[in-house]
Amino acid sequence: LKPFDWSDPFGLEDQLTEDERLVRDTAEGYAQEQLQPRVTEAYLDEHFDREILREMGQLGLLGATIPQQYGGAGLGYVSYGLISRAVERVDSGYRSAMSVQSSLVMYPIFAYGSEEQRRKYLPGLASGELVGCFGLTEPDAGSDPGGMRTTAKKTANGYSLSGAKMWITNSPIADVFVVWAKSEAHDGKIRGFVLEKGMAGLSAPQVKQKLSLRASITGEIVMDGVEVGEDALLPNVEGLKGPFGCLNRARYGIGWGAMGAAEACFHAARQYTLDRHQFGRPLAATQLVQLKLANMVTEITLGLQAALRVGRRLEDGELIPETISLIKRNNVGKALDIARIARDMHGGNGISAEYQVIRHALNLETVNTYEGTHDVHALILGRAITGLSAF
Ligand code: TGC
Ligand code: FAD
Repeated sequence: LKPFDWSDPFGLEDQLTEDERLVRDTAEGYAQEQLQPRVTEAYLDEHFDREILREMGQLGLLGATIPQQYGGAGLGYVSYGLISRAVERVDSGYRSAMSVQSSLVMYPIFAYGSEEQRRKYLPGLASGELVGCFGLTEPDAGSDPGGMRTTAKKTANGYSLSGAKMWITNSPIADVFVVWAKSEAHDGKIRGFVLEKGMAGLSAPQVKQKLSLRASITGEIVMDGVEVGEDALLPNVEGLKGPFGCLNRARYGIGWGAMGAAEACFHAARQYTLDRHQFGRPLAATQLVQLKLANMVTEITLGLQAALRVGRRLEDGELIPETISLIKRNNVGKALDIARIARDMHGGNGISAEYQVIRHALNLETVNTYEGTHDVHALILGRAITGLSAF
C-alpha cells in the first residue's frame, strides 16, 4: 500500500513532464520568495507594484504559450495552468495581472493580429516592458457583452473610437489597450482594436475603494473620439468569437489559479487547527474540523485533476468551451467555499490580514464574478445540455 499524500492525493506530480515541473518550480519559487512577502502591504495599501510584470517577464511567465519567436516561452497549456496556480496561491490579483497580459492581450495580438502587430507588441509584452489591458465590459454591458455601446466609426485613414469600458484590470497603468467595439464599417460587427497610451481622447481612470482584489489595479477606459489608423484593427477575427477566444484561455487558467488559492487556504487551515488547542486538544482532533478538511482536500484534488484534463485536451488541439466553463465555475465556486470555511476555522485570527485567508476569500468574490459569473457559466452549460438558451 502507498501512503495517502494529503497535499497531492492523486499524484498530480506524476502526471507532469519534467519540463512542466521545472516551470512549476520556477513559478512557485518566484511567487513564494518575491510575491508573498509584499502581498499583505500591497493589499492593505490598494497598490499594484508595476515592477511585478517586469519580474514575471524576466522569468518567462508572461505569454507562456506564445511562440518564442515573439518573445513567449512556447510552453503548453498545462505549464500555463501551473503558473496560474503558483501565482494565485499568493494572490488572485497577481494572477489577474499575469493572465490579462498573457491570455487577453498577447493571445489576441498573436491569434488575430497582423505580422506587424505581433512584432510591434508581443516582445515588449512578454518581457513586461509593456503592460496590456483588455476592454470588453462596459457600465451597461457585463454578462451580455453583445450589448456594448462602444463604436468605431470609419474615418479617411482609419477609425474613430468612442465609448467607455468599465472594470478593466491593469488599465490605469497600461501601455497597450485591446479594445472591442462595434464597427460601422463592418456592418456593426464587433471588432478588436489595439490602442496605445497617450492617444488623444484616451484615458483610464482608476477604480478606487475596491474591497476585493486590492493588490490588482482596476480602471475604466474612456474613449472620446480616439483616432487610430487602419493598422490598429485586429484583422483576423470578427464578432464575439474574438473576445471569447481569448476568454477561453483566461478562464482555463483561472480554473487552475483558483485551486492555488484554495490550496493556500486548506494548508493554512490544516496547520492552524493542528497548532491551536481548545478544550484540551488540537482543533484538528475534532470531527467537525476533520470533516471540513476532508471536504477541502476532495474538492481541490478533483478540481486540479479536471483542470489537468482540460489542459491536456487543449494541448491536443481539442477546445470545448463548455468544459472550460465547467472548470472555471466549479473550481472558483469551490475555492470560494474553501476560503470562507478556512476563514471560519481560524476563528478571530481569521479576519486578520496576517493569516491571509480572508484576503483569499475576498479576492475570490471577484474571481467568481469576472470572466463570466458563476451563474452565466451554469447557463452556458445548461444551453449545451438542453439545446435551449436561457440567458
Ligand atoms: P453566443 O450567441 O453564444 O455567441 C456569439 C458568438 O461567439 C461565439 N462563441 C464563442 N467562440 C469561442 N469561444 C467561446 N467560448 C464562445 N462562446 C460563444 C459563438 O459561436 C458565436 O459566434 P458566431 O460566429 O456565430 O457569431 O453569444 P451570446 O451573446 O448569446 O453570449 C452568451 C454568453 C452569456 C455565453 C456570453 O456573452 C458570456 O460568456 N458572457 C460573459 C461575459 C464575460 O465573460 N466577460 C468577461 C470580460 S473580461 C474579464 O472579466 C477579464 S477579468 C481578467 C482578470 O483580471 O483576470
Ligand atoms: P451583470 O452582468 O450585471 O450581472 C449581475 C448579476 O446578474 C450576476 O449575479 C449575474 O450572474 C446575474 N445575471 C446576469 N445575466 C443573467 C441571466 N441571463 N440570468 C440569470 N442571472 C443573470 N472586464 C473586462 O472586460 N476586462 C477586465 O480586465 C476585467 N477585469 C475585472 C476586474 C474586476 C476586479 C472586476 C470586478 C471585474 C472585471 N471585469 C473585466 C468585468 C467582469 O467581467 C464583469 O464584472 C462580469 O462579466 C459581470 O458583469 P457585470 O458586473 O456587469 O454584472
